[in-house]
Amino acid sequence: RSTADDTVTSEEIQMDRIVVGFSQLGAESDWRSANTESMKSTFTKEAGYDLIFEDGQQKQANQIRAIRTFIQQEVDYIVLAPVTETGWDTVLREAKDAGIPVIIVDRKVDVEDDSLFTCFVGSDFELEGLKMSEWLNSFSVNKGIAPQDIHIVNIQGNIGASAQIGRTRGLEQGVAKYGWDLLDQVSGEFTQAKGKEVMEAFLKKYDNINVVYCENDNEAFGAMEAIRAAGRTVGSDLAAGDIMILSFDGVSTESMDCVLKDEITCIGECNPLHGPRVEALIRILEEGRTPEKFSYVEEGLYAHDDTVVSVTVDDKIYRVQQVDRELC
Ligand code: GZL
Repeated sequence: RSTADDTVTSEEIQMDRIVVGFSQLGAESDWRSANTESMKSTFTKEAGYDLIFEDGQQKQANQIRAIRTFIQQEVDYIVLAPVTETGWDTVLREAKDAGIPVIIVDRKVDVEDDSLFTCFVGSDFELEGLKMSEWLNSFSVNKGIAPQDIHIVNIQGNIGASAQIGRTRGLEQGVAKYGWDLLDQVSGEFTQAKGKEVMEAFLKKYDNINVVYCENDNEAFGAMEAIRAAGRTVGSDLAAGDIMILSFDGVSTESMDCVLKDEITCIGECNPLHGPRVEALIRILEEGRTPEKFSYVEEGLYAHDDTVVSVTVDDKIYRVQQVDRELC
């Protein structure tokens, strides 16, 4: 517990706040900024918390160092948004030995013993990819495009991140199920600059690309730049020679505006607002109760095209929200 400072008054004794150490993985994307803002605006002093925020700058070593600092500071809770899935066993065991609950948020950790963390809240990234694959199949069937005429490149996220692993798996299952031509997959590191660079290389290497699967919106913005610089058009009219962009996140008004204009034809929602979700888990733990080990966020699809109104994955139906007018 932390009180305001050493000299406590009776009022401050009531003001003892819950100390939360949050190891954020970086600041690479619009999604990440929204996620950080959600955490900071939830864990305020007024709400009864002291938030210690550490930006890992995309390096696991920085996150491990932050967690060790939190342990030394004897925080009440550690929250970890892990940059990659593996390599956490040792430091999570140190936190467990120190008796500090660890909540994993956003991406997952792959540890040999799930008791090394208390609980997880985030997205089901493979489901996000599977929903996008089902959307692409329905779209191509509606447009009368044969599967072998779908030529896809995948601009992946940071290799080893759950969002990359899951979204890639979802695409690869779609390729296996429907027979599309998957030309190549290269990491765009979830950034616009790298996404542009990867797309430029793809356009030099392949002359038949008509679908670009981007594992986040910032990569999609970069891909768009490269496609236009090569004298091509983005959009969903493949017969007219458009290159269709598919993407994930849908966090910024910029990305939703792209869907409105059919510059990105379909976005798989990835909701970043985990602050309240993490706080709800801490409240459960504060009351001595046991939260679900894994909590997943319900997410939809936003599309410019109006021919696909829903997709079905594992017998569950997901509505596709058509973006054809200014979003309020
Ligand atoms: C997804 C998150 C991913 C986003 C990217 O939950 O981990 O990382 O999709 C972000 O935009 O960089």
